[in-house]
Amino acid sequence: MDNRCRICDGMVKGAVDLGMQPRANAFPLPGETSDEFFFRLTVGMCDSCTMVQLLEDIPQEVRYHDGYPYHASGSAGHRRHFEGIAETFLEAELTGRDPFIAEIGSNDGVMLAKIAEAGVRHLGVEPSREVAELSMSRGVQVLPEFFDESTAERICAEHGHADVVFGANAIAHISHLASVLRGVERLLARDGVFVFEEPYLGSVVAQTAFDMLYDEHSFVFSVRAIQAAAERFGLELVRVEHVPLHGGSMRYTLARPGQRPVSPAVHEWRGLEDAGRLAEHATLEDFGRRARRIGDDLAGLLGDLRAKGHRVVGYGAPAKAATVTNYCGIGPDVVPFVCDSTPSKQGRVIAGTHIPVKSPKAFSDDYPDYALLFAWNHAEEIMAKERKFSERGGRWILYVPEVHIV
Ligand code: DWN
Ligand code: ZN
Repeated sequence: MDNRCRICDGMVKGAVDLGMQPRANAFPLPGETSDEFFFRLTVGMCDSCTMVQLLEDIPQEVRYHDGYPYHASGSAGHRRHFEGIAETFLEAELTGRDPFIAEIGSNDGVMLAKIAEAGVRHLGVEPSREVAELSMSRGVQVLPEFFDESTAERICAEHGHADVVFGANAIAHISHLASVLRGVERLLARDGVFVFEEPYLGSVVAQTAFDMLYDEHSFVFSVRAIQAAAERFGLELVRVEHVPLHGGSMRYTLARPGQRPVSPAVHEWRGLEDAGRLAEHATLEDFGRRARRIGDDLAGLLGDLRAKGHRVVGYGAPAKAATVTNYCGIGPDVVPFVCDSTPSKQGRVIAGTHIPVKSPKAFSDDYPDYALLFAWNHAEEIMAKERKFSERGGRWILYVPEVHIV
């Protein structure tokens, strides 16, 4: 299956096929599963600009609806991370007279609430109503819309140019990325910066984190592909920082060409990517083969445990759980429920496989023999919280970077 690149119109050749998948964050009610939406989850790389992207795309209005269930404030680690980013902006970028910051996909205001507290002019652009309202209740100004070139024009007319445009786990979700980059270029002040952090292709590939692929991740960014995209839209990649969130993300800083010095890290990461052949089709195909083996290993382990009469329950209902359960054919017969601390997911089921989502109390009320950790990127926080489970002999099953039990 081939397609045209959303950035440069080059040819995108499919390399990883994870089969028919639902919308990862759909979380239907148990009675709403009869007409679920499925699409073929195939990921490929552009022959020309090397951008890794989904071949088939789902309209954004279907993905980011009013009841979008993911809350970025849902983990203490994430809250600290985003508050730290806000503090850095306040100290290093928002220091002029009456500065202005805009955030694309501001979710529940986890970052902007700190900016609002400091009394700095800001605007979150967030189309999902429930999370937008949550952020408003935290004092954040929100434009409840999708960000694109025309939104940028209007923001600019109303608020003036932005010193900072920020996005976290949002920019790689937007299939009209070309329009976003044109909009950011329009919105940024002369020496403004566009800072965004997204799951990093190098980390996804190195850990065979195939569950990071789902409908919302229209792209998986690399330094090389972002550098090329920035140039195409009149910007320059001036800084990259690897951050631990979501199993390994990269924070990119774009500026107008020549406005900021290019940090040596940009060349270093490019060098690492070239040495690791990250921008090669064969690398993605190999990733797909490893994903198949890990998926088979996991299904095999769960089958063995079940045959021996062990009880396995899922921990966390991240978007990733939809990919892995649908890919491996894990249903409620194998994992009777998952627990998750997000109230808007509880009482619902994982899309496609229909595993019920319950509150963490259901886990601690009757500990299983094994807990399958779907939220593996929060392992430290969750295992610390559920210390008692391990103390009573419970074991954790992880499948990144390989299937293993701890
Ligand atoms: O791009 C996206 C990323 C990067 O974040 C999204 N579109 C949505 C989201 O993906 P995710 O759903 O895979 O994110 P998380 O942060 O891995 O989700 C963790 C899940 O685990 C949440 O539903 C909350 C839950 N959780 C829990 O039940 N107990 C988390 C912690 C820390 C806990 O202690
Ligand atoms: Zn391209």
